[in-house]
Amino acid sequence: MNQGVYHSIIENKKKGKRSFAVLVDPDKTRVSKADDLIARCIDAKVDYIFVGGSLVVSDHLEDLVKYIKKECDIPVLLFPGSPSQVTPYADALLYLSLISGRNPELLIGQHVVSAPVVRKSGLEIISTGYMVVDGGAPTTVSYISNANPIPADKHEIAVCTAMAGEMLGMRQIYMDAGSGARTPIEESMIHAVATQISIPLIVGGGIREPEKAYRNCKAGADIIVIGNAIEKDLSLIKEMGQAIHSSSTVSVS
Ligand code: 1GP
Repeated sequence: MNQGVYHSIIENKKKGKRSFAVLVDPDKTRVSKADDLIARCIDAKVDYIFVGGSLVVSDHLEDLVKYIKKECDIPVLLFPGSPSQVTPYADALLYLSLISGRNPELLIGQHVVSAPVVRKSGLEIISTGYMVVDGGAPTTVSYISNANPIPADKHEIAVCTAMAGEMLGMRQIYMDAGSGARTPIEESMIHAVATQISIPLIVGGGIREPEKAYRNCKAGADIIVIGNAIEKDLSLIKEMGQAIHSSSTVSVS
């Protein structure tokens, strides 16, 4: 019986399994070109496919989600930069609140406006405390969000923000240096946060090397998200999958 995406995330965390999420940006992935990507995701045992982005200008997000769902069993999670990216054809919605920022629209405003549409979608809703960490240069998310990222060396701010998110009832934390970040989040910050929360921790932004993905897992990340590096070189999917899964404390078949 399918108990839902969040149930699988929790079960994996309990087992010590580290998971790999591939971020698919609809602006960069045409439906007609998705076959190779999907085949490689299946081959690398990718655990989740995230679809969305801070700014999506193309209009085929829904077609892309439908196509991925038709071609594979990997759960598709929407990672929306705005309510216009909500489609009922995915498995779940990362219901993001930008808790690292002080922009009320991204903390609660857009959620209020879009609540009826989100409810009607029937999607599994996974409330997610979204924390943007400075990645060494402005990224789309840092610009579009109109909110300061957490400074990369201020671990205590990251820890307190994640703790507050957990105590507010958020079901997971997503720490993101932003897509294509020059500098990914340091392991020391990941470790500091991971040891102070009990909910799953997702980490992404600027991860280019399998070794970095492995170290992030060892530091306490439960799910590693990779987008840009894979867009540039699809063969990285296999290596990233091996690195992430090999860091699990259980054997992953
Ligand atoms: C961005 O965390 C994701 O929101 C992935 O980042 O595209 O840099 O891998 P990259």
